[in-house]
Amino acid sequence: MEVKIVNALSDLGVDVDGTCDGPLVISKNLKGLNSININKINTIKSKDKKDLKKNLESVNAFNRILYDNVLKIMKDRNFPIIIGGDHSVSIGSALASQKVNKNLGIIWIDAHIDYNTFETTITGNMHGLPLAAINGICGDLTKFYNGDYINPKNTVVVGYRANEENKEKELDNIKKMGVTVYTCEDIKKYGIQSIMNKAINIATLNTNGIHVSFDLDVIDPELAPGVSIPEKDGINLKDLDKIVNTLKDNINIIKSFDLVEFNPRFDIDNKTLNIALRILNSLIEKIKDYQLQ
Ligand SMILES: [Mn+2]
Repeated sequence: MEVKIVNALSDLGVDVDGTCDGPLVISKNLKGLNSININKINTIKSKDKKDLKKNLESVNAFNRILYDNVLKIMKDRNFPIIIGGDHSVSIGSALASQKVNKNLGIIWIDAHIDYNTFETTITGNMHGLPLAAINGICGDLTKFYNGDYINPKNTVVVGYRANEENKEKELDNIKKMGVTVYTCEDIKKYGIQSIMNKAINIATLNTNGIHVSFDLDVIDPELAPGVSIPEKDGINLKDLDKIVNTLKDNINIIKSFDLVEFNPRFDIDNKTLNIALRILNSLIEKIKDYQLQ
């Protein structure tokens, strides 16, 4: 088993430009690892405010290629790390992992729940729908896929705190599906370690492993400003270390990993880049140790 880096060069899922430049900035700093690039095909990007399915076809086309590549990596028994890119790329990566591993849980570490549907989105930005799509309720975003979706009962969000206009509808969607959501308030109240332990328990209950999707905007924007949609009052570096250590302690059950939403245009003094590298280097080292055992 080897670690394979996939650069998912997309900003098609959000009307803010720049996340397509994030993956290469990160991966060129990852020493000794080869990576493959998934590029946008259609470069004419819709940012029309009235368009509530912005770039749907090109997001689908992108995810189809990403899905095929991640599927191949996993069939060859390697460990895929997908570097985004906006969060819509996780539809391709998580569903590829689900296809190979059959019964997968997912931990979505993010300031947002990403649980809009075509009925509830008010921005039409597809990076606001991926977790709903992965649970199987946004068919138009998963046309490339035929297989079972990830069970909402094994789906957990950690770090939610967003305050969008249509928040109630999105929360309604996620509650109806039975996904567990841990907010930043919960983290303050119970501590990140207890929340992460619960998240691991839920995601692994009767599953064959988990996919972890890490959105850098979960971190406080003072510490990690290089994201497209910052949300104040995010997690601190101490809690981040505990999250990463929990993932390392559970490396035997983690099948695939995404790190998304790095936007170098908004980074200050490489703060976000350095955090991204710290997370990845730490996990990669652990995966290498694990495979030697
Ligand atoms: Mn996200």
